[in-house]
Amino acid sequence: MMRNNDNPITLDLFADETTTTPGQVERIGEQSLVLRGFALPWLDRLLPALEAVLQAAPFRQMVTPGGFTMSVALSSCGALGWTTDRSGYRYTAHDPQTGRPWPDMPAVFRELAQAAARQAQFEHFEPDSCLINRYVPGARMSLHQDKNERQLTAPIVSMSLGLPAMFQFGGFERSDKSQRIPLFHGDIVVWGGVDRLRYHGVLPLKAGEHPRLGAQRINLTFRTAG
Ligand code: MD3
Ligand code: FE
Repeated sequence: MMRNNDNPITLDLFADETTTTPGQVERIGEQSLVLRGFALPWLDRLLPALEAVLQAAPFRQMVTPGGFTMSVALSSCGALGWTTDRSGYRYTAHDPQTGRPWPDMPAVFRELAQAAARQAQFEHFEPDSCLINRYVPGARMSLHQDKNERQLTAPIVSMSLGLPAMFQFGGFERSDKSQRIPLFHGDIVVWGGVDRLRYHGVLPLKAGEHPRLGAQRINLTFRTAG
């Protein structure tokens, strides 16, 4: 269903309810908002900066403490990067693959994350970590909580690029019912306060070809980790 005449985006992949309009804001939790298309006007600056980060710290698939290789490939920029291996999940100042510090967080990344946080009434967001997740068709992220960050009061800002994905937003226990929220190219989600410890995940990515990013979804997640 179309809400106005302003550049609607429809994907038959998700049937009816999936027309979104840039500028639309949806509340999905007490302190969580989806800002549809918020990143679109920034992408001519953002995508070249993303390419430069990925040159310095390429995507790689990591192993979980349980010994499984993640289907999602990761990289990071900023002072701290999230990593996992057989010994656990943690934030590190260095890329374990190169031994070098993670690439600096590009100014355009920080500015966009802060602009989005402001829209959700988080005025002083200072992200020190940007996790970059790449999903190819079939890749998924099973329901989990993020609790390795020291400041659980800071919000998390996530930006979706490329192919659409179905995000699952659950409750405070794994078995709680979850909502399904489709996320499209250019959408930003801001999660804060009471919603910070909710279980969440991403259903297996469906095959497709995005005009700008090809057969993948890239998600940037900004956090205050240290
Ligand atoms: C909601 N990434 O990297 S966006 C993750 O699309 C992760 O790649 C997903 O879950 C993705 O940990 C989801 C970001 C996100 C991050 C933390 C959250 C959503 C969250 C914490 C609480 C609630
Ligand atoms: Fe997460």
